[in-house]
Amino acid sequence: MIDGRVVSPSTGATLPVEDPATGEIFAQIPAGSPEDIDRAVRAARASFTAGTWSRADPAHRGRVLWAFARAIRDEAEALAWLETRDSGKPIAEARADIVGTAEILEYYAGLASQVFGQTTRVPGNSFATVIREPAGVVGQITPWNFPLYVGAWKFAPALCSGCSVVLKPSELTSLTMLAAAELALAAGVPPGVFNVVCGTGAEAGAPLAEHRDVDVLAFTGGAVTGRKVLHARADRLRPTQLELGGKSPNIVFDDADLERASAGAAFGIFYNQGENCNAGSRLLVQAGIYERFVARLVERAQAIRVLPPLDERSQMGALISAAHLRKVAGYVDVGILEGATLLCGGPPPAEGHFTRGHWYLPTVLADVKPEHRVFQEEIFGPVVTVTKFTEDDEAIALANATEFGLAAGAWTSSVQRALRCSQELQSGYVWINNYNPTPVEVPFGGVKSSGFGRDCGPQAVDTYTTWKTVLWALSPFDDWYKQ
Ligand code: TXE
Repeated sequence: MIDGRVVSPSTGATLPVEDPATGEIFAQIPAGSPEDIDRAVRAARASFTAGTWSRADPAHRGRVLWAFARAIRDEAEALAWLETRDSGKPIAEARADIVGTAEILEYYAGLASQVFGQTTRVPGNSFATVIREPAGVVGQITPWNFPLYVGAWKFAPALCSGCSVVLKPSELTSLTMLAAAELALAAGVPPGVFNVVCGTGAEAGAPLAEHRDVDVLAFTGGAVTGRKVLHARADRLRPTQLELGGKSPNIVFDDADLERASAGAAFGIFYNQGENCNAGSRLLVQAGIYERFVARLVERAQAIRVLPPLDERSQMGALISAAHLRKVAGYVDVGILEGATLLCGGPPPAEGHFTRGHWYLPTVLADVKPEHRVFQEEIFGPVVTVTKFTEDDEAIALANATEFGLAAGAWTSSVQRALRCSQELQSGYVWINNYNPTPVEVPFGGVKSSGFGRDCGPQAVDTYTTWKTVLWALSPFDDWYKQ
């Protein structure tokens, strides 16, 4: 979708779209090239300069975003179906993604006319107005785990701010983003303001990150790609927002409500097949409750219905690709070699719906030590590691003992423990007696190697606006050089 039109890629090439649950190729998407990215950036620049959106009344932008949200709600069932086929996630979770996308747009629709500047008196009998301006042309590169929902974390605040966008969805899951671009156009987003170019990371992602005329780049994906994107941006000396992976600790203290904590632990890791940047992938469990807690967790993991994702009863679907399944299974093998104990899960039996597609069962690895790779590295699948601790200090130290800092959870009935965790966990997000919700009203993002800048909340608007200071003399200009 370039300049308000669905266009063919310059090379004419396409990429196959696979249903991860069956392996069936059910669609083709355009394989965008560097030339297509350039066309899209030029269209975005032209629309930004023309001011059809960038200088429109903020209230008008809000109304259009609200209409866009309405269109997403009207098409929710079709979009959820498309998301499930494209990503392999259960239909119930795809529906939650689509409703969440509408909520993100509604929030930024409301915020559009509340992006205020500042005014202040300054020394020298001057007065300053500090204006927020849209940052310009924004490049956005998004992942395959929450294709439309995490995409909306990027495009909604950018559009709210008055920017023009070129978004490159993951080549594994582009369908709902293409559909959304058409809905945006019909809702009144002017041509050239919201461009979507499909393609691989090498052929479309890298040219977008490297492009000279992209003012801000926002990326969600893995740390390896994030580093490449940041190098490209460094060469252009332009700002970048990164939301990378995690290895989030979920701490269960001995005074926690074990039923709720085990439910939260299971939901924290197994939601979306564990393909979740904030997945609670490292459980830290206090010694006094360790055996009881782990036994309950295993019961819960084994009860999860791993079914074809379009089956209404499905609670876990298929992993995104054969390559990703190999990565996840490989990590579990490494964990066992390093000394971890496999309590449940692993590859499913080769029967029924498991004979096609990319399946892995909810997996619990116990006796995991901080030096194990499965404790340190992001697996991004339905695999949780469990590590025992005795003292509270030890829990905090273990929680902070990886290079990541995206999210964390703590389960306790003690206000002191909860408060301590909220203060001492090195993380952009902390859930207390809770795990996974990421309401759009509050910022989401990481510290350490999990990235910088924030999605969601009013903070996301900071990424997509710049400050301009205007200094007004309140008295006649004083000649510095006067004789
Ligand atoms: O993601 P990539 P991959 C983690 C997770 C996963 C690992 C690798 O651990 O196993 O990353 O996944 C585009 N220049 N996360 O390889 O490559 C790509 O086309 C510019 C965490 O599938 O990071 C896609 O649109 N762009 C994560 C986007 O980058 C490039 C979500 C993300 O893909 C590019 C996904 C390049 N050189 C994976 N190469 C999270 N934070 O939620 C690729 N891309």
